[in-house]
Amino acid sequence: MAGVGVVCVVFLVLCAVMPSLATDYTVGDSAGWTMGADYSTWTSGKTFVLGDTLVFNYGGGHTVDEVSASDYSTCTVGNAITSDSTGATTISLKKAGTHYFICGVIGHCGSGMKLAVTVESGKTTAPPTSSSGTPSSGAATTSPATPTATTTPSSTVTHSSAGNAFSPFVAVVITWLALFLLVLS
Ligand SMILES: [Cu+2]
Repeated sequence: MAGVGVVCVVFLVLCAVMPSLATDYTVGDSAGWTMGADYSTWTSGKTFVLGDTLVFNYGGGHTVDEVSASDYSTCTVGNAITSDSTGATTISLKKAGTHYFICGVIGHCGSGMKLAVTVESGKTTAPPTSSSGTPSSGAATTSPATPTATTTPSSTVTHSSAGNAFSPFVAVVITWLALFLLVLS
C-alpha cells in the first residue's frame, strides 16, 4: 500500500502550498479609493504577505501614487515612485517592508487618501535577494543546493514569475497526476 503514502505526501505538499497563495485585497472594500475614508482602519487586522495584490477602485479625478515614507507622512505630491490613474489600479506586493500610497491630486491625501501597507516576507525568508549574495561568492553558489530548503524557494519562484493563478492550477494537476499513476499501478 505504498500508494496511500504517496497520496498522503501529495496532500501534505498541497496543504503546505495553499496558505502561501496570494490574496487580492480591494482597498477600502466597497468604498474603494476615495476621500473621507480611513485606510489605517482598513489595514488593521490584515496581514499582507509577498505576492498579495492591492486593488484600488476609484472614479475619475484621482490617482494611486506609490511614494516614500516622508512624502506619505507629509502628503507631498509630485515625487511619485509609480503613478496610475486608470480607475482600477492593481499593485502587486513584491517587496517586503512598508509601501506607501497616496492620491496625487493636491488636497486628497490630506482628506484621507493615504494608505500604508506593511508586507511581511512570510515563510519565504530565505531569499532577501541582493543583500546576501555579494560578500561570499563561494557560499552563494552552493546554497541553492541545500537539500531541505528546496520546496520553499521553488514555490516562491512560481509565485513571482508565473503569477497568482498558476500555482493552484499546478497543484491540481499534480494531484490528478498522482491519482492517475496510482490507478495505473
Ligand atoms: Cu484623489
